[in-house]
Amino acid sequence: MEMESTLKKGGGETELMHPGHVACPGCGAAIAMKLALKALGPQTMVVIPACCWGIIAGAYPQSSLGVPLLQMAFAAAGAAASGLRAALDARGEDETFVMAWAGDGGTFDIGLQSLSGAVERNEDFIYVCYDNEAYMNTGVQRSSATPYGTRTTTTPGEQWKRSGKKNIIEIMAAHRIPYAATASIAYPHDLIRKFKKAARLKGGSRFIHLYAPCPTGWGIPSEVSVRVARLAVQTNSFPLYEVENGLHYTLNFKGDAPVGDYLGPQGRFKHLSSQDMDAIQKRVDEDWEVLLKRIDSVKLLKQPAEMRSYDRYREH
Ligand SMILES: Cc1ncc(C[n+]2csc(CCOP(=O)(O)OP(=O)(O)O)c2C)c(N)n1
Ligand code: SF4
Repeated sequence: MEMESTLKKGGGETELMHPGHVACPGCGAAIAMKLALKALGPQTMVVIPACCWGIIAGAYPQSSLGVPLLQMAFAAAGAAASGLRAALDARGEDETFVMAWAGDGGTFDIGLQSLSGAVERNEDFIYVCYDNEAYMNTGVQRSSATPYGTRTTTTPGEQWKRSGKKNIIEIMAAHRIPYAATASIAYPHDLIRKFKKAARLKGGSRFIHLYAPCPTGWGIPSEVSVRVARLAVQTNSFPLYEVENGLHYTLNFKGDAPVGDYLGPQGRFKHLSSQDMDAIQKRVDEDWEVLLKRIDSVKLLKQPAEMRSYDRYREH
């Protein structure tokens, strides 16, 4: 109850996602949208490519959203959001936010070209990838966001995904966009703060990678959806951090729980042996070290001594 009132205070009083949507119970993507719109407010237009959210919103002319919504082809969220922005600008409606809202399949895979094109142009929009780590709407097929070790319907039998999760934040940061951040439904205050920050940085591309469990695809009861999302952060499997202008990193949380705490309760990892779990822990630890090194390397860049040696290098 206290949490609810704080969220209202932090995120605005207007409720822009209505009951009666058709998400499965405990759907992280539904919770994610509710929080995102709380942060951005009614002056928002949403672009959604093919994904679960295309269904969750409801069939036209009904909608579970209290803001305008443009449904788009699977590969085209980045392009459609660019076009919508241009149309609004042409009408002088520069106070309206454009928010692209796509799944991991529509972002990491099929929409990546359109997204990269748009952020390379530094289009003025907020692009959100709600990541449930597979193509859920069409039956839990693996995507390039599916992590190592996951069983999906495209890896049947005893087979499971043997390659790792694509690092979408680093891909976005490499475009040197004003803001790229991870967020999770399990940390709603952090999530709302990041959306508000993205809103303030109006004028360029802002990208939010939003962790959103799918009870249906992950083999978890609907009521533990948020707890599992929290464990992803607490085990460093999904670190919370921000990257400004492609260089300036801020770490928001440091986890210390064993990765088994996160994988154990999920049906999609039930086949893993203790050796497999160890291999995943090693991978998570390595990725965490790489992230910390990136943060440190930026600090190094900022040191005056580094600058001096660079100047000396230029003199010769
Ligand atoms: C070009 C094209 N290929 C395939 C589809 C079928 N399709 C619709 S939604 C979807 C899965 C979307 O996955 P994701 O983007 O991860 O979102 P989620 O369903 O998990 O919410 C697919 C394959 C389509 N609509 N268009
Ligand atoms: S299948 Fe998963 S992502 Fe899709 S509505 Fe259900 S819980 Fe949400």
